[in-house]
Amino acid sequence: MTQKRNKSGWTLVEIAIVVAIIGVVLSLSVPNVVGIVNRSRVKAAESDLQIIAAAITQLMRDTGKLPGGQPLGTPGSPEYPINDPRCGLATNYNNIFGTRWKGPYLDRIPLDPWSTQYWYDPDYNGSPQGVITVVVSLGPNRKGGSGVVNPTYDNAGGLNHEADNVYVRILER
Ligand SMILES: [Ca+2]
Ligand SMILES: [Ca+2]
Repeated sequence: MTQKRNKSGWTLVEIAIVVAIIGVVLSLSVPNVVGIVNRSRVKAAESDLQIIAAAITQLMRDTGKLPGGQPLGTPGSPEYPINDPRCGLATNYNNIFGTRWKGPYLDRIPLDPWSTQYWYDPDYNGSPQGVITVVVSLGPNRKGGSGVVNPTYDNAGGLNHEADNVYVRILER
């Protein structure tokens, strides 16, 4: 038995098979593309965070102070978005870092791949390591841990660990 062919020479069965194959390919590749984009954004954030962490480490070594101007080892120091002038990465705001400030420590203050400020957090809680000092991207959800972080100069509180955050630890030394 021969099947009836249309003008282009394809049988309905052949067309159905091609459509099914296209559907399978799309259903496999769309989540993969989303996954690749997310992974590349996480990589980009990690790369930025390494640079920012190195800048803050140098600021600490030069001045003996944390972002915000508190002496090293001060518990309860505030969190700051890294574009806050009190972070000390671009300017010696109100001379809070004293004469040992040798910045600027960053040529430009980048946003994270989700267009949100990176944050400095001296009491980043809930990570697998416990309470640590970090620079952190709030990740795809643009929120930090237990609360929405206010992306302005004043810490709105609640910046803690959650699974979608990307962070790099800073050691005081
Ligand atoms: Ca915190
Ligand atoms: Ca988050």
